[in-house]
Amino acid sequence: MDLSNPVGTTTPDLSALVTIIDDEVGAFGSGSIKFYRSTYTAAERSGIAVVEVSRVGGTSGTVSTDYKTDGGTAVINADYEAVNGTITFGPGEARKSFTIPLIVDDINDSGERINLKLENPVGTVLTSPTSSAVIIE
Ligand SMILES: [Ca+2]
Ligand SMILES: [Ca+2]
Repeated sequence: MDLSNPVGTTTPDLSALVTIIDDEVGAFGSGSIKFYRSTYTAAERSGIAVVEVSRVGGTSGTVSTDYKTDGGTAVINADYEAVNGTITFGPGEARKSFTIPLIVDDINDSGERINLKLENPVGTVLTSPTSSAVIIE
């Protein structure tokens, strides 16, 4: 700001710095959340699938999203255990993961698919891909 018409013979510099705090949700600041991969693979014999979730475009503040297994050709309680939950990213955190228990059977059934979904972001937004899948090998 500048003050005009000062009283007196000198005009001191009264310009002020204005600091803009970016608190918007979107591509900057708190970033957005997506699956790290559009498809994951996991070995049935390993007994577990690890699914990474990414925060892109900014890592300020704490944000969260819900995740869940969402059907597919793999069968719940025969090929895997259904999971759901909430992933929280703290300030500066850009990568998180959750796990899905896989059930080892004696059937040659590789290639079965577990669909995955992100939903209900808090303090952030979701970006593509918000759906993904684990292929059991
Ligand atoms: Ca199986
Ligand atoms: Ca099998």
